[in-house]
Amino acid sequence: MRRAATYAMTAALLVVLARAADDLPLPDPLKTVAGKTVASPEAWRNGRRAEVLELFRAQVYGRAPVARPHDLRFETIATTKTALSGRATRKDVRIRFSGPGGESTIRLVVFIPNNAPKPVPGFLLISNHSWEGLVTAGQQSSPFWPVERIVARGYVAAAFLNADLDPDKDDGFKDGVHGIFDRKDAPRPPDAWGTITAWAWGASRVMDYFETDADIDAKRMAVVGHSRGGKCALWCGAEDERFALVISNESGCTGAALARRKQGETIKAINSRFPHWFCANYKRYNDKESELPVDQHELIALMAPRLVYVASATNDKWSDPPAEFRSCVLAEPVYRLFGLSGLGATNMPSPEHPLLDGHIGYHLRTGQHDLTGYDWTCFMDFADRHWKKESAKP
Ligand code: GTR
Repeated sequence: MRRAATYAMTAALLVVLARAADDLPLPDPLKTVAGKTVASPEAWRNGRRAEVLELFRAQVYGRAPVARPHDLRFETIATTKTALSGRATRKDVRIRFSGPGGESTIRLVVFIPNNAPKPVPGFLLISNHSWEGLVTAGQQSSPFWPVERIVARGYVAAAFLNADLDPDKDDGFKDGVHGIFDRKDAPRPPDAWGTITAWAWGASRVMDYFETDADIDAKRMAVVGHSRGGKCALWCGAEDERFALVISNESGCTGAALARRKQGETIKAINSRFPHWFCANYKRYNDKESELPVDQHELIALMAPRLVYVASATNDKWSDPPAEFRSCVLAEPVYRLFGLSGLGATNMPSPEHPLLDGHIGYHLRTGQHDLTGYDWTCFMDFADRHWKKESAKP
């Protein structure tokens, strides 16, 4: 009883905070830098979208110096047709490439449901957990990456480790793909790629692989990440329009949450604790959120007209659920340009009442900062709804 009352109070407080954010002066996704209003999908596609993307590249995440490396290649080192007690085919893939500073490999694990019609849509998790957690998937049940449940619902479950692209530490951009592709003969530009962009670039190389695998429906793949992985999933989805669905779980600051008047983690706080995540220019906005030429609702808008899903948790104040929710609401005008509904709500839903019908999905879950079974259930319900599959309980 007391717990229920506490949850109700928390939900009520979140609604109040979400409403308070309504009056913020925020950049208008539909207004160009030159002050013109964008009024058609073409004007968005052919002009304003590139402008917003470029602002995020130059001021926030940084730009990758290469797209697909010239020698990118894929090697399937093992195929197990009887994975998950015969329900899935597991492929262990190595994505190899090189650049001026050396060579590297992304390790990818993929589970493909055996009884689903091919090609199969699914989910790519950008994992910031351990490699052991990925290779033992299916033997040990994990709420973070529940491969059995994903496969049981007829989806591909794929994952790679962010550290294969760049270890998550501030090393002056010496290791990982920065060491491989960055120029050594010139000072590092202030818009050079940070670690989050390196991880997002890796997810795109995985998409390059998906496009070659006849069992996988590369046109219906979701990219999913939690927290720092959620920031990365959003940035990846903005840069790489091949991902049909982009899922951010509790991505918070410089993820789904609006930067202006955000509660919890701020630009200054994130740049201080994680100076390697974003580009050097982003540090200019420490305590100067209002000077940022974009805000995070425009990152969500960069997914239009594709599907995007944002998840928050009640106790995750550091991420700031109302600021994540407001981003989704404020991205909606761009979806409307395409004749699509965005979120279809302006009031924050109560916990465990996911919004699944629009092209922007959202839920607030009761509990802590984590990626849980409930979160995955909502992601799959959202995919079912939009990818026209029958919703089946796991
Ligand atoms: C926190 C950080 C957040 C979030 C999180 C995580 O410490 O402040 O921005 O990314 O880590 O990735 O777990």
